[in-house]
Amino acid sequence: MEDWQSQVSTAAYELVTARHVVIFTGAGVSKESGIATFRERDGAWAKYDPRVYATMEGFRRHPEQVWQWYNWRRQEILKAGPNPAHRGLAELEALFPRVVVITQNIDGLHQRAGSSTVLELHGSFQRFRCSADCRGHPTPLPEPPLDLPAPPPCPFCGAPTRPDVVWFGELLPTEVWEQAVEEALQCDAMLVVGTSGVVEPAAALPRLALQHSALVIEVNPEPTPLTPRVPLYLSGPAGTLIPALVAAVRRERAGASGS
Ligand code: BJW
Repeated sequence: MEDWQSQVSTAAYELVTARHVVIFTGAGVSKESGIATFRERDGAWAKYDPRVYATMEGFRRHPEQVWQWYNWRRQEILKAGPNPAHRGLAELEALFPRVVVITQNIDGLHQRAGSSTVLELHGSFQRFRCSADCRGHPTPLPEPPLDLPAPPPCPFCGAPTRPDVVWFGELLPTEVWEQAVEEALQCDAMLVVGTSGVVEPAAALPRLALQHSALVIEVNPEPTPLTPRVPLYLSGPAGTLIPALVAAVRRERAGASGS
């Protein structure tokens, strides 16, 4: 048996008794769907300055540039589909009493793969709002067509429409964040998949799980700041390791019912 396979078997053995599983994901889970990550060598921030493309200040100064980047990303996401990692994570719902996905991704691929409870910490590529929040936070606006070269004006106040995503310096949606903290505090196992774990406050969630002795399993081809703190680190692409982990949990279940 290869090293990674025996690590997956160990992870499945530890995981199988959990009742409340949280899956915490980042851009790496969608990489095998063809969607770029942010901080890798070929990631978005290597080409696009996050101070321009991921702050309100950048949007105010360069509304058309930022708008067109989001139009392009919307098209990339619409062309993409869930990969074996998204699908495997969705399958876990049939194997544990409670499974909640907490994602930093805006691409909606967990939902498209069949996950039914998904908390989107950083918003969604499909939602839009008034950049002045003129009728309260958020002031939702209809999804504009993909070919507009500039953000359309809010029909209520004329401020530019913006994507309903969370940029640097902005608060995460309060109710979603509160529920995510609750899930992290109550789960007995957390899978941390495809995130560099450097963006706060999201990165605090695995630490909360560790603090109350939940089993934390990290899946990532590269080590992260979390890696030295987790009991189980599975090194490799999620599209291979997650389906292998799901299969190993099924084997554990079959073994237990057969004995
Ligand atoms: C694979 C793989 C494969 C590859 N399989 N894996 C405390 C300390 C320090 C700083 C702060 C702090 N508190 C707040 C901050 C500031 C800031 C922050 O964290 N900055 C740090 C970066 C330094 N945080 C914020 O500003 C947040 N707001 C906030 O805290 O509000 C309170 C506040 C208000 C006012 C003033 C100050 C504070 C908001 C953060 C918003 C982040 N927004 C973005 C854009 C979202 C919209 C969009 O997508 O367009 O969210 S930035 C970007 O980073 C995006 C992601 O969700 C997020 C996380 O990235 P992720 O998913 O981890 O991707 P990568 O690229 O980093 O990692 C990919 C991983 O995948 C890698 O590890 C690969 O190895 C791996 N991988 N292939 C599995 N096949």
